[in-house]
Amino acid sequence: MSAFASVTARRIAAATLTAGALVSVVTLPASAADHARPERPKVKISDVQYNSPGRDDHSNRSLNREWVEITNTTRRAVNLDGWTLRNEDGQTYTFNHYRLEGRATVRIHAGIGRDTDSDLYQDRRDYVWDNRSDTATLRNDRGRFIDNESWGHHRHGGGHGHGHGHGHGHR
Ligand SMILES: [Ca+2]
Ligand SMILES: [Ca+2]
Repeated sequence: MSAFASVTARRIAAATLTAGALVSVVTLPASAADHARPERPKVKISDVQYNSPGRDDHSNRSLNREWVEITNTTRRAVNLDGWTLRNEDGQTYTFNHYRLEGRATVRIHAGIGRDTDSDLYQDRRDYVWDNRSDTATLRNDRGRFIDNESWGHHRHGGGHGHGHGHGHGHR
């Protein structure tokens, strides 16, 4: 009885080892490719509300309902000091001593307000994101491209979706 159990245990152990070896062989190229791949983006533009809800009456309340959200997709905090967020006209917001915690999202409003951990304010007196078509571009403190988000650019005579754009649209 105990001899049988022992043999069974050994067989299971052998099978597990074999399976483990197979898994190693299969996953090795994939993990090698992971290391070769360029670093995945840590921070991205996760949402844009380019058309403030309701009539654009230029009130501060309306300006602040126009915003861009930026998300840190990693677990580690990222220091955004000196990073920039700009529109196609070149109007630029520069982050000032702001640290985005891991897995956190910050909303950058167009209007005037008091900055908090979750909400930053560009302190503008006018809208910054074009309702019809524009591109929000995020760059780090060294000017390196991080992410962008385009909307309203007509391509192939077609859609006007809210999607991820790559590169600059034409006006
Ligand atoms: Ca707008
Ligand atoms: Ca509106």
